[in-house]
Amino acid sequence: MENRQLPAYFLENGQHPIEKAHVAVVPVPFEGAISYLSGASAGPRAILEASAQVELYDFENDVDLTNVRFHTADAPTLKTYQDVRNHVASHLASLTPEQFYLGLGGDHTVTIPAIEHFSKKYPKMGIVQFDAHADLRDTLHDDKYSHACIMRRNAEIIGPKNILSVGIRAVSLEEKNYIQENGVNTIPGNFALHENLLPRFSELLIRLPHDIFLTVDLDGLDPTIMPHVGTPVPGGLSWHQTVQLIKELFRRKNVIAADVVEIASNSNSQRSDFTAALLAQKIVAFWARNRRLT
Ligand SMILES: [Mn+2]
Repeated sequence: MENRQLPAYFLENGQHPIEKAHVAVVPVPFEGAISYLSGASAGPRAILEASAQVELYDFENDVDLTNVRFHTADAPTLKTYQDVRNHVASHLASLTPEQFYLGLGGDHTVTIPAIEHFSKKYPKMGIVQFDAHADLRDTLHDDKYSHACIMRRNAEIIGPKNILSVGIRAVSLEEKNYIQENGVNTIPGNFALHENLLPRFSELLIRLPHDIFLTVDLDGLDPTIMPHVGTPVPGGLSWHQTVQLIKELFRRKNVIAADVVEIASNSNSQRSDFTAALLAQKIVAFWARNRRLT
């Protein structure tokens, strides 16, 4: 597989060897069967390039990331889901529980091998998913590893009741029935209008296990702030809602790893790239504060 040199994450802090890093950033430039708009395979590079513009100091949360050491993994060409699984698994295998995994998609299938890995380390674990879509179809176009099916696969690994999905607003009837019959904790997109979004999130979060994998499909955010995604759906979360919920998640749970996926990078505009990089920075900032690295 050909390795491409990617820009170091967070500029001067991205070049640490993996064994010395606090955070392992693993780009996964994979684009499987696309449902709508293409560009996901260029996503990791776009986020890494934009990350050079992100402040290491987080003003709103008073967290200084200067002392957080990042390792940015190489990004090989990934042609099949099996390539994705091998790539993600090989990096995860070398991490200790003290290190934080941050996957950068790529389409949402990159989450499955990470869940396979962490479910062996944390037999009782949960997933918090930000997304416009439930991703709970059993198959799409005969593909069980389509990005439209990834939460169904994850539910089979960790149990559907251990999932909390936020921002959901594009759901098939099959998925609605699955949610109801299997008790997937779901906050619909129109909760973005409710003042009790945060209390509802906290209430459902309490039901989940303590160890959590956070997966952010960027289309969970509203397309007015995140236009460059594969399948933009109006009615998503605002920036401040997203950050507030992630902050609450880190306050209440042990977040073991995260990924940020489904950006469909567009060379005509870097707006979404920067927003995605900033969101990744927030996730790392909350983690670093919990670990008292800052
Ligand atoms: Mn989605």
